[in-house]
Amino acid sequence: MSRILPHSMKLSIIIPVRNERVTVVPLIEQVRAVDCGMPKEIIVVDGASTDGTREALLALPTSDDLILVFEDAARGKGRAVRTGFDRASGDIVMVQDADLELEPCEIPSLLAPIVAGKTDVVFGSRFRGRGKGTTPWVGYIGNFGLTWAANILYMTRLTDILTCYKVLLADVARSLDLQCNGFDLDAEITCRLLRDGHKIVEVPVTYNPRSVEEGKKLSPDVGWSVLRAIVRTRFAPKSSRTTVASLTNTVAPEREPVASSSADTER
Ligand SMILES: Nc1nc2c(ncn2[C@@H]2O[C@H](COP(=O)(O)OP(=O)(O)OP(=O)(O)O)[C@@H](O)[C@H]2O)c(=O)[nH]1
Ligand SMILES: [Mg+2]
Repeated sequence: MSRILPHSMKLSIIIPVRNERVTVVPLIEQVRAVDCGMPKEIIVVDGASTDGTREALLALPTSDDLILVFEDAARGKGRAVRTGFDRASGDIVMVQDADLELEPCEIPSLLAPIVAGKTDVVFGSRFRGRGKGTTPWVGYIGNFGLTWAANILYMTRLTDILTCYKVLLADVARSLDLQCNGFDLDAEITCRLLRDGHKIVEVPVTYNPRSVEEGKKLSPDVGWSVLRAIVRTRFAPKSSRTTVASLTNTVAPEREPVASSSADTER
C-alpha cells in the first residue's frame, strides 16, 4: 500500500475509564511521556466513576493536550470508545485502557506500520509470538475461541481480536458505523474492518493481566455478546462509508456524531 501522509500527523489516544483511581493518573503521565514522533491529544472518557477517579481527573492541571469527558452513567467501555472517536481531532486514533495492563511505551511500535504507509490498521497482540504468557486460562481460552471464530468467518489469521490496542486512521474509524456499547465493541471494530477489506497488522505487545479483585470489569459472560457481534457483523451489509482508503483524500467524510447524552460534561 502506498499512501501519502500529511507532513504533520496528530495522534488521538482515547482512554475509557471507570473506577480506576489507582492507575488512571499514572497511566496518563506514562502516555504523556511517550515520544510518538507526532503531537498527541489524550481523551479520557469517564463512565460515572464512584471511587474517586473523577476527582483525580478533575485535579489534573488543565492542558491543551487533555480532554476530559464525564458521562452521567456507566454506559459501557464500547460507548466510551465511540464517544472518544467522535471527539478526536487526530489523523490516527487509538485506544488505551486505563488499567496499565498494556504499556504505553510500546505505542511507537504500534504506530510504525501506519506511519510507514504499510497499513491503515494495527492491533497490539498480547499473544502473537508469546502464547498464553501469564494470562489466566479462562481469559486465554475465551479470547482464543472468539478470535478463532472471527478467523473462520472472515478468513483471516489474527491472534487477539479483543486487544484494547487498536490503532487506526481516524477516517477509517469513522467509516465503520459502530453500534456496540460494551466490550463487544472490540469484536465489532475488528469484524467491520475485515468485512470492509482493511488489512490488520498485528504487533506483539507486553501484557500484564490483572484480576477481578484488582479491578477487571470484563467477565466470562461477555463472550456471548462478543460472539453475537462477530456473527451479526458477518451477515450485515458493508459500512455505508467505506470511502476512505487513504489520507491523500482532501475531503474528509462527514462525521456522524455519537448520540451522546446531553448530561455528559467536558473539560
Ligand atoms: N467509560 C467507561 N469505561 C469503562 C467501562 N467499563 C470498563 N471501562 C474501562 O475500560 C477499560 C477496560 O476494562 P477492563 O475491565 O480492564 O477489561 P479488559 O482489559 O478489556 O479485559 P481483558 O481484555 O480481559 O484484559 C478500563 O480502562 C475500564 O476502566 C464503562 O462502563 N465506561
Ligand atoms: Mg484491562
